Amino acid sequence: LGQRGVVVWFTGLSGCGKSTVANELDCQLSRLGRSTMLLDGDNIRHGLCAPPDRLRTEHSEAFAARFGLGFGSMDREENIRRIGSVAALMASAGLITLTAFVSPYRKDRDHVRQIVEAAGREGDFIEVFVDTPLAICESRDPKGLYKKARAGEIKHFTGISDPYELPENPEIHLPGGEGMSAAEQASVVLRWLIARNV
Ligand code: GGZ
Repeated sequence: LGQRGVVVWFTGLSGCGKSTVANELDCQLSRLGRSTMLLDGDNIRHGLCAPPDRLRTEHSEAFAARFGLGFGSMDREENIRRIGSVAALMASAGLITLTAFVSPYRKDRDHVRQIVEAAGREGDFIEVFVDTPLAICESRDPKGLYKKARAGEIKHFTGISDPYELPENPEIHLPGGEGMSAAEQASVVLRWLIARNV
């Protein structure tokens, strides 16, 4: 493996397994001695892009409403833009930057591709579609969010009451669900990176 910093952008429905595969890939890359950074909902939605109800305790209501991000299309656009900008910076520092966000809108993912390639070079943005059928994601439902979305308790829930725009030309298409383990899926991505001298 070389030393090139890139952004490996996992996209897919809630519960599709993207965080698990990204974590697994993170471990595999670290074992090979590469420096990596993993960005996912746990470190971003709770910090950089905290939702309004979280900011409200520390800041004024107006501040929270202006800078906290929810799940409407404009909020998701801004969430993805901030993450993309941070990921581009990390990749410029030579890190293999792994991100795991639903990122349901094609134009937002394409915008990140532009940001990353402008900061580095063409090919630095690697889109990985974790293609797990909705029925499987919904049957997993580890946080009970699908159940709430079906009951109308969560608005704008991707796959239920909000769109997921399928990636048209992802660099890597990982069929999800039964069949392949997360470790095997991560290995597919790892082999892809090695073959391209990342
Ligand atoms: C989709 C939601 C929503 C709505 C809360 N729609 O399985 P999870 O819980 O851990 O992953 C989902 C996560 C999505 O946040 P992202 O930052 O990845 O979204 S985006 O890229 O679209 O900005 C889910 C939870 O937050 N969640 N409400 N309405 N997922």
